[in-house]
Amino acid sequence: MSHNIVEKILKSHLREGEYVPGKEIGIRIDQTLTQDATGTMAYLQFEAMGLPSIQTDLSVSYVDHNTVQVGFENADDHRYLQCIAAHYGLVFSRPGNGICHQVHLERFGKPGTTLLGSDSHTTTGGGVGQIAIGAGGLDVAVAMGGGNFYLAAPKVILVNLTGKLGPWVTAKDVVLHMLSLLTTKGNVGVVLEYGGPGALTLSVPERATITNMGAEMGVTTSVFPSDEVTAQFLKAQRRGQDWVELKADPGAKYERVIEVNLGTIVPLAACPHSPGNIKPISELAGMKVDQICIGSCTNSSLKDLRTTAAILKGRTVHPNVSLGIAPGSRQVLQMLSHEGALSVMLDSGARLLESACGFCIGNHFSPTSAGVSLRTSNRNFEARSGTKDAQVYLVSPEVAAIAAITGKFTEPRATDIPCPQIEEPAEFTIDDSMFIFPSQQARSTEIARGPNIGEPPRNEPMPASLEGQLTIKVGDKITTDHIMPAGARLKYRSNVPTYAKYVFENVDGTFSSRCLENKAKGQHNVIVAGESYGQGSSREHAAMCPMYLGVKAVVARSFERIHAANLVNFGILPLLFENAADYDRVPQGASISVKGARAALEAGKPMVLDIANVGQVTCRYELSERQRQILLAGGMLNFTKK
Ligand code: MIC
Ligand code: SF4
Repeated sequence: MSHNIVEKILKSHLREGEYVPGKEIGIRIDQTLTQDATGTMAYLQFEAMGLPSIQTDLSVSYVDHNTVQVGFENADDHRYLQCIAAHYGLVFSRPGNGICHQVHLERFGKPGTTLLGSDSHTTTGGGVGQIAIGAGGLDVAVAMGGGNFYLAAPKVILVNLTGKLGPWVTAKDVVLHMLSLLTTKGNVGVVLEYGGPGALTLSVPERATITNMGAEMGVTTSVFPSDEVTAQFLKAQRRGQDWVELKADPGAKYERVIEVNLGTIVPLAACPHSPGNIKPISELAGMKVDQICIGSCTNSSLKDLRTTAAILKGRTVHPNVSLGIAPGSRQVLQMLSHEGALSVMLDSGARLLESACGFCIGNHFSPTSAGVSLRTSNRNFEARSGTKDAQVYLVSPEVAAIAAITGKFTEPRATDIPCPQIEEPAEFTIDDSMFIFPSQQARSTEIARGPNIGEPPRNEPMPASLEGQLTIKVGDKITTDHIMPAGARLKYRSNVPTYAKYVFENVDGTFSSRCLENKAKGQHNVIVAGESYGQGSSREHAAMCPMYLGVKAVVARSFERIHAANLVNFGILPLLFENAADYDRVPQGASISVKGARAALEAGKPMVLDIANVGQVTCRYELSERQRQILLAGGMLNFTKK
């Protein structure tokens, strides 16, 4: 029987269920990754589940998100993570070693394997032929302990690439083009498999830029074949032994095929405030820019930054522009430094930022009020940059570097700057000294916890009935950045009672206190939402903190995959309006009663919500038997204990 690449990898990792698209399957996970912002909670939960040791082939704990270290909190988190790694036998990637996805691609990603990461852009690994999936920290903790990862067997779409990118057109433009086709919603349960002759013209880092931003479409993951391009990349990383060939069988079946001729793509930008709001650069040309940020896990590879240096060479950053450059990894930074490209950038007036997430997560380098910021990252959600009214555009490093010089949006093909011809190196500089490998450490390490590191909160079992309030009503495409802001608040990730004060901070600053008032009166809180609730980040705090505030259900028109799974893990019901038009009928603040909620869930029956002055609203849910049991137990921690 003919198989596509996705089926080949998933079927060889299948442990539970039958591979029927849409049905839940349990798979074996070979590798896991965490980053510090989601990692502390993942390991606190790993400890709380009493799992003895890690069971994966490789688990890496990266520190890349919270490296600003204002106050003691971040540093305490880093120390906790290092102790945990030593204790349980994980690889620890020290702060300064780079952004998890870029570093993992360089040093560990292996074709044909599965990778689960507590970060939505874990999908970057698809560039090297891995099935790499983002999930909540609790799911990653379970997988580290040897448990299955559960997902809906995906529908696979083939993206058949033909032709070749023209001058100044990049992998970023390919994925922005894909976003213009697929948009940021409606793609739950889909995997994109890239193939066709055009794939051979793209390097592994370029492929990784494309699979990285699959996260913005809400697909489960995206994957490229493992071919001679992959073999060459692994060889250059001195990992030739990790290569295996991976290609679809002749006659492999797909849900559908999307044809993309690389030669017809033009330089593009994602405009404020969604990665799906795509326009050609030619339409934006002339618009003044205030800030440029080059880096993030999407576009911080050696080639991206060598290209940037080639454009900046002998030129000076425009007086009205602040240009920040964050190399994606220490390997990239070292190579740029050794070959002189770093000096070229600094000579141009660029500001060197740490090899970390930094600007991308709004942790620093926020733009001016209403400022226009061009970024090579993957998300331009409102307020994510740290400046609520900033206008953030997502572009290629090429477009960003040219705008840094001209001070305005500039169509690169209309300039007289020669298009840099940058090849992938035959050999990367290999220096793994900023990893701490488990063999170097004693397993009995005592685990240091600072005062900001709390206990992971637990929920109560699903009550017999829900009685309370529709505490907030929000619209479509609410991201987990809206629910649980990061940036300056990131340092509370290990402290749920404090972090919970900021739930919906930028949407409705009174939400948290209103929830706590209801909770104190023994009332439940319910969130009402439109389509595609929970886009973006995998942060499970967007479920954990509402749980702490007494939220029992979210009623939405539709949910995004990772967030829906996180809600279940924390015992919050993800309910869907049976009749989508009911969304318009239900007002914020109304009293709500769901008599027999628990019994309905036990029986797998729809839930009937009694809403004051509205009447009855019927809701359904798309949950497996396993997920219903988790919800009845009040979340995954209680369920596992049972
Ligand atoms: C993001 O890009 O939004 C993050 C920060 O990397 C998140 C993880 C987090 O919130 O810690 C993600 O993509 O999952
Ligand atoms: Fe870090 Fe930004 Fe990538 Fe998230 S998207 S992992 S914050 S660089």
